[in-house]
Parts: sequence; structure tokens; C-alpha cells
Amino acid sequence: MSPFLPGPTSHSLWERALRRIPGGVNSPVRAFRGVGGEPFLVNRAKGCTITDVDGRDYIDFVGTWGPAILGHAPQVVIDAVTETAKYGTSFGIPNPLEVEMAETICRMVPSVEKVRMTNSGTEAVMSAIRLARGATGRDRIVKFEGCYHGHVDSLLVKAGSGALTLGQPDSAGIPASLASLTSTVPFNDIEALKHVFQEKGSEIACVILEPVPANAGLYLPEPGYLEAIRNLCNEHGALLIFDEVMTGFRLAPGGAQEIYGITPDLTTMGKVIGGGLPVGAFGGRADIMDQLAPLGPVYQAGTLSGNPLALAAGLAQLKEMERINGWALLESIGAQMEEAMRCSIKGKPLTFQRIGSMFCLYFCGGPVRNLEDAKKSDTVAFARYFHAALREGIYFAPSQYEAGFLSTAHTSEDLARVADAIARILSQL
Ligand code: KE4
Repeated sequence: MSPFLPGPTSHSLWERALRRIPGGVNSPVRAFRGVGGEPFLVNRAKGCTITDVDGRDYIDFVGTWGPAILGHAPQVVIDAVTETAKYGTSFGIPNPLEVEMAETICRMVPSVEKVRMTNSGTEAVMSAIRLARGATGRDRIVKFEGCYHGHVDSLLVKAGSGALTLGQPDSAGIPASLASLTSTVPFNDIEALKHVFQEKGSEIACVILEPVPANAGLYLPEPGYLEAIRNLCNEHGALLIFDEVMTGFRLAPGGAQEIYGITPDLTTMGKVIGGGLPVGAFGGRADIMDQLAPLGPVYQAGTLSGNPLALAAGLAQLKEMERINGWALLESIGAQMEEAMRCSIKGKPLTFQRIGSMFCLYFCGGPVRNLEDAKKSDTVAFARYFHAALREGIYFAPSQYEAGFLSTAHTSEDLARVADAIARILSQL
């Protein structure tokens, strides 16, 4: 069935989805549980516009949760995937695109001396955690409240994103014995982290964090905080893992670590480097990465790891971002949005926070520095805002605890239209 011909309505498809897919969705955050109402189904997108199956257009500020940095269906990606697919979709044998992607990632992210591809961010994080444990011979992991690192057993502890939205930051199905090996601390509180290291420093294999936490909205590391974490890891022989699945290749060519000047031991990546196709990657110091099979004792594998279509899409996207200096454009677009949003929220109990092309409008006073602050948000008011925007053809992330994403496809005219709508909506909330 062509995605463009009139077909089943969004509602009828949703009814069918509910019968055969848990909660109607293949990922919980899509279910609108954080905002109420019935999700719509989309079967086409171009630039910054998504179109539901009933033909309604929306300006999209989710960008399929980060991959669509050039907007949806950029021609360079479509061409790369179409051309590559003519020669096969998967080989299970080393292919040239894997070499080119590895060299590209290592060039753009200097802390990454070697890298391995996976099929999702979760898989990248799961692998990095196992590698950290195998390389150090230690079992304990330290993570930060509200950070989300995919649905990895050891990390679904006080997690953000959908887990937080659904009020299940500690998932069922995870053995207490495993969760007990994960210590959590508040973000932007170096004393709390120092305390964990004082108590258990010799047990800690790694500290993993989103250098810019964007799964409880969006808040930023305070000056010196990331450096203090780096120093504590050095002092205690723990590895520092930056989860840059969302920030990587988006905030800068080299991600958040380029902006903040911190060198992690391992980095997890995803989203942008797949151009919208399934992808993840983890990489870092060669002496650690060489602990991986087939060289070393830490096993890790994947049938479709290094898939040629995903890598063709990701490489096309990275090359285009470099060709147009997309990061400078994203900063300009982000600054325009920030200026408009700040005008709209003046005098209201709202907080707008942004870095580059990632942002969050919190329905609480600010600044928002950590999960505790973020949870002060009025999620009922946020839900009203979300639906009012949707009625105006504007699609924000369906949860207060998610970040928004801009792309190079968002134009000044788009942002001006959105600013007018948001100003009107917020004045009426
Ligand atoms: P995936 O397994 O969903 O590809 O990546 C997991 C992941 C890892 N690390 C970070 C920092 C992430 O943000 C994510 C996934 N991001 C969410 C958005 N908050 C994906 C959306 C979803 O779960 O459907």
C-alpha cells in the first residue's frame, strides 16, 4: 500500500496496534502516557515536517529522538541508502563502509581510538558497561539520577526518559543482586559522588553519564563538574564513560566532550551516525577496546553490526553536516528559538534551557540543575501545552522529561510561526 494513498485512519490503525503491540507502541515514550490522549501514526516526513496518516502536517521538534539532524529524509541520505541497497542490505562480512565509519568517528571524536558498531544505543551502552567491568575486573557502576542509557538492566535504576515518564525509573525484572551493583547519585553534586568513591572506590568499574543530561528534560553540567568527575575516576582507577548517544555529533562534531574539553575513556554513540536507521557504537582508548573479542576476553557481537545501509545513511549525514558546517547553523537556529521562547515565558513560572540544537521548556521555576529540580515541573500544565501546540500543528516530545531537537531543516519562518503560536498558547494556559 502506498504511504500516500488514502488508507486506514490513524484512529483505526491505533485500535489495531493496541490489539497486537503492547501499549500500541514499540517504545513506551511514543504512547502519550505522559500527556494523555491518543497518539497519531505517521507514514511520511520531509525536512522539519511530519505528516500523519490522515494527512495532517506538524512541525517536528523531536526529529525521531535525535537522528534527524538534517531534518527528515534528507536527499543525501535517501540517495546513499537507495544506491547502497542496490548491492545488498547485509553481508555479515566486513565491508568498506565499516572501515570508513570507524575512521570517520575516530577523526571526529579524538578520544575514540577504536570503535565498534552496534544496532542501538542500548546495545552500545550494554557493551561498554561489560567492557568496563571486564577491563577493570570490578563490578560496580555509578550512574546519575535521571540519566537514561537505554534499557540496560544495570542502568534501569533511577533512569530517565520513558522510565521516568511512566513513573518506573526502576524497572521490574531486574534482579536486586544486579541492581545492588549500581550506585546512583544526583547530577551536579560532586560531594555525593565523592562519598560513593570514598565508600566503594575500589569496587567501581566505571562512572557513566550523559555529559548533558537530556532524559529528564535538559540540564547542563555546572562549571568544573565534569572535570571533577574525570579527576575522581583517575584517582580511583575507574573508567569514565560518556553516553553521547544523543549529544554525539549533534552538539559539536566531537559531541559534548569537544565542548567541555573532557576526555572520557569510553564513549557510547548512536542516532545521528545512523541517519535514521538502526545504529549504535561504542569506542575509546585502544588498550581498553582491545579487550574485546576476538582480541580479548570480553565478548560482544551483533549480526547486523556495521550494517551497510545504516552506515551509508550515517556517513552521508555526517559528510553533509561537515559540508554545510551544520553545527554553526544549528546554533543560529537554536539561538533564534531561545530568543523567541524567552520572550514568550517572561514573567511566567517556566524555565527554558538550551544547548545548541537541544532544548527543554520546563513547567517550573528555574534553574533546573538535576532530576529533583526537573520533577518540580507541572506535568498537567505541560500536557495542556503539548496538546495546544499539537492543535496548532506543532509536535513537541510527548513528555516533560524529554528534550526537544532542532534540525538544519528548521527555517526562520518555521520558528517565527512556532513562536507566535507558543506565545498565544502560553498566554492562555
Ligand atoms: P536506543 O537503544 O533507544 O537506540 O538508545 C538508548 C539511549 C542511550 N543513551 C541515551 C543518552 C539515550 O537518550 C538513549 C535513547 N534516547 C531516547 C530518547 N530520550 C529514545 C527514545 C525511546 O526510548 O523511544
